[in-house]
Amino acid sequence: REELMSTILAVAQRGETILSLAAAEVAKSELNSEWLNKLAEAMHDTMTERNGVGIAAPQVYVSKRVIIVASRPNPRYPDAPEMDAVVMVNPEILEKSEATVLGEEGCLSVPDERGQVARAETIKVRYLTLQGEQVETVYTGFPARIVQHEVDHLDGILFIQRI
Ligand code: K1U
Ligand code: ZN
Repeated sequence: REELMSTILAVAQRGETILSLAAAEVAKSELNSEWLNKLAEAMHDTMTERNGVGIAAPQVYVSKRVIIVASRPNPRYPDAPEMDAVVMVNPEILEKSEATVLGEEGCLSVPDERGQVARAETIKVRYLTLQGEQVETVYTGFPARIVQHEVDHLDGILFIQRI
């Protein structure tokens, strides 16, 4: 059954403690649970409402290792791939290319600020799905940038600290 309503959560803003904490791993017992599905859905609704291409649970005041990555073409990255939103539980960046690229970033928690951030061009990431299946994928370009920005949120780091 599909939900009729969307759940829009408040987004923590720069300076709030939750954004500087290392988030906790999602426990095995939380996988495949209604709670985790609802969290992901509310994060997705909030990201969409705010026109974001990503979001991390600490941004909605949940200090757990859950992110969403949802690349799409935009004025800054017209060639970015359009991807279905990917929910990543306990994501780990296993490998980073030595090559870095500078690119513009914004943040739902840092309104009205954009900046150029150097990020690895290509990464290999391992994560669990909401159901607890393990996935390993390689991302390059804008999606790789979003993953690195969101994993930073899980480690209490904002993009403005990388400028
Ligand atoms: O995590 C967030 O705060 C969301 C953030 C994700 C992000 C954007 C750009 C680079 C890395 C990570 C945003 O969605 S900001 C808004 C946005 O859509 C955007 C901003 C700058 C360039 C391209 C898109
Ligand atoms: Zn952000």
